[in-house]
Amino acid sequence: MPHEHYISARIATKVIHAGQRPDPVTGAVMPPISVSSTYAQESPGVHKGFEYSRSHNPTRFALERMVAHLENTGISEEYDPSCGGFAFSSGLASISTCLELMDAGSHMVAMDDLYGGTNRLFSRVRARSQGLKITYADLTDEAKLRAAMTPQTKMVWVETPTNPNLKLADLKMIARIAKGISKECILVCDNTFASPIFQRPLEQGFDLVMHSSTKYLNGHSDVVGGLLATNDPQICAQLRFLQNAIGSVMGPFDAYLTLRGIKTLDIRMQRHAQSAMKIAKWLEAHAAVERVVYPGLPSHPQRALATRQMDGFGGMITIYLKGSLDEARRMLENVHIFALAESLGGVESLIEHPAIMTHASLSPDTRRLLGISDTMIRLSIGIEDADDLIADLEQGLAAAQKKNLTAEAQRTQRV
Ligand code: P1T
Repeated sequence: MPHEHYISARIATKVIHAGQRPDPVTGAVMPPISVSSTYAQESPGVHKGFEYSRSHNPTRFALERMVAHLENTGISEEYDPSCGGFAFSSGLASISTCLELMDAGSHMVAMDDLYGGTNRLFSRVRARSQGLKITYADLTDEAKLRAAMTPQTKMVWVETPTNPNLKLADLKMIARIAKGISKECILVCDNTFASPIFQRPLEQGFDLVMHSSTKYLNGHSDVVGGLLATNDPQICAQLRFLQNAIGSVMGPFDAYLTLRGIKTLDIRMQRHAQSAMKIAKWLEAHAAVERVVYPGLPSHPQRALATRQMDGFGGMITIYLKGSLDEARRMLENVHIFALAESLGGVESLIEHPAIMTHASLSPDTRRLLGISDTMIRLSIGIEDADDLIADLEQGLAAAQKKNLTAEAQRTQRV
């Protein structure tokens, strides 16, 4: 079906059909998992558009066209076989390929609050191997963005909502200010937490969107992958070259599974967000909880921006417990539906401790600066029954407090 057909479709329709068409040989409605690593040619250089699977794979192309349509790249299949969408073997592999858009020694500005692995790739790999000069700044603040930018800045890297603090970056504001200072700089948004259902950064003036498709897009915690989408024909051509030249492509099985997962992305995101709102409100009223961070709560300092920029508040909640690491540990050990595990965005609920787990690669100083404390806990709300999740958290929080009371009682007895 022609690309244009989907431009006006709503996103719940796009997640099923965009960029998809029946297999030309058999009419199969679902794309075959195309495993061949190479394709026969009639004569040297005469082929059906497929030469070698790192460069061209029909199953991967089907997924790439899907993400391109979801992020509204507006790039036609005549211009690029996957309409400006690109799939990689992990989220970090996709970020790594993005960084190759810059020459050695370039300056980039990055949000201070980022997934720990992204920060590690920037600071501990590419600063050394590519000589990147990276200025981290709290890009929620216009003045800090202005101070960080120079006319030579080549890239601005933003996560919104951020991992794990759920801070929001105003994409329109950043696009206006950053392009005003450095016309050439490429604006990249890691859209993993929001998914294209709730936020489409290309519509807000960004050039490139990145996803760890390991998370919401695949949604079933059984694939590691990364995706990029751009609406800029020049960046698209560069990425087409770089994806093949670097070679960290997504395999066809993973592309198929991710495409299958995306079919339910809209209904999953609605459920994640609905349950997260209910649970965030409940947590905010709980005596054992110091603070709840969720973009949909009136207490979130950027709720107005969230309402303006996003079509939903997402499924991630960050909380600070009262007490210390002991209380946090007891809660994490005593939940049963929530799995104590890294990652997020799957149908099952996950709970984790950023300081010890996902953000352990940051220096203790950086963690302190960002507020990633011993009592911070991150929740990825799955699509189970929200009341069952609340009951699970209730008994986890009770377990956290119980020992506390016992310790208190013991102290009293000793006195
Ligand atoms: O794990 P990988 O698919 O390579 O994606 C890295 C990545 C990039 N961006 C964001 C916002 C992420 O959250 C991640 C991975 N994050 C976790 C594993 C986590 O538990 O936070």
